[in-house]
Amino acid sequence: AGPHVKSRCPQYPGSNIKRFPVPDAKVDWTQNWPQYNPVSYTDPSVAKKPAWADPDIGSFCPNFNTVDAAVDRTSFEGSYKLEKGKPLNPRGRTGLTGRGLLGRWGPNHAADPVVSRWKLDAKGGKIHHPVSKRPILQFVSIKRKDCGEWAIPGGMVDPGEQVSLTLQREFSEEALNSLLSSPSERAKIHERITKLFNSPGFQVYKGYVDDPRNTDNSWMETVAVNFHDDSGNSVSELPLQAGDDAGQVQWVDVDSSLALYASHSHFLELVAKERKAHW
Ligand code: RP5
Ligand code: MG
Ligand code: MG
Repeated sequence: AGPHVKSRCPQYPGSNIKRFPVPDAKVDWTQNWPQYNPVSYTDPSVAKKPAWADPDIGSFCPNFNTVDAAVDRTSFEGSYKLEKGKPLNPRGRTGLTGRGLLGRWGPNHAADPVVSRWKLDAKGGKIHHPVSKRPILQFVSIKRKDCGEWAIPGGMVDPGEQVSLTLQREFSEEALNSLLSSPSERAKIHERITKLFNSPGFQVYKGYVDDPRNTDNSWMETVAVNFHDDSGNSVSELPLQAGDDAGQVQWVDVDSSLALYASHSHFLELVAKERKAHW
């Protein structure tokens, strides 16, 4: 992969803060750059000390590169360095220090459930793409409320939470709106979804995410797993309903032209290749 791009977006999301412009050649920390002078920014939602966020470094110095008090501070990218007690983004400069919108110093762990099915015609036959001649996959996509971009319905791993549970929980919250449904509906959803998420998923990706919220000291990492409803009679039959941080939800055809949040299009490319589907 080339240098991170969205992690250098000129305007920091949810703010009017501008990043210090970092050219490709200066992304790597090994490039000496005395003129580098990024602004420090921590969003008010993080600064007000919610349960999901760390305190400021100083009074607080967690054990980085380990699992500390149930918070996974290890990185899939290997051991990360510290500078003045603060973790350094393993993919290099972002033009902004502090945590921005992210709660954790260092890695912020998420999980991304890629739920897929085949696109079918009225008779139940697979629809092939006219150009690639390959069958078209569809995946459950949500429109993020924070930025309006379409994305995989992923979310943060809670302290001590198994990633397998995060995948199922975030999918249920954002794409099935389990948070709002009645107890009986919730039980039905839970049964279907547990079956699918207990099936052997395909681990698509594990590592750094090029997320626009990343900073020099805080960044997103994820485990993306594909759960495929091959027969089309599992989750494909559940009504999708956007919930939590999702504004809309729908089945979207998987295609290389999709513009998705963060590195999500890359994850879908890997799913399409694995399933020999159109890309
Ligand atoms: C992305 O942010 C991950 O790939 C995941 O989809 C998402 C998690 O953050 P929230 O959806 O909780 O904001 O980097
Ligand atoms: Mg969520
Ligand atoms: Mg989310």
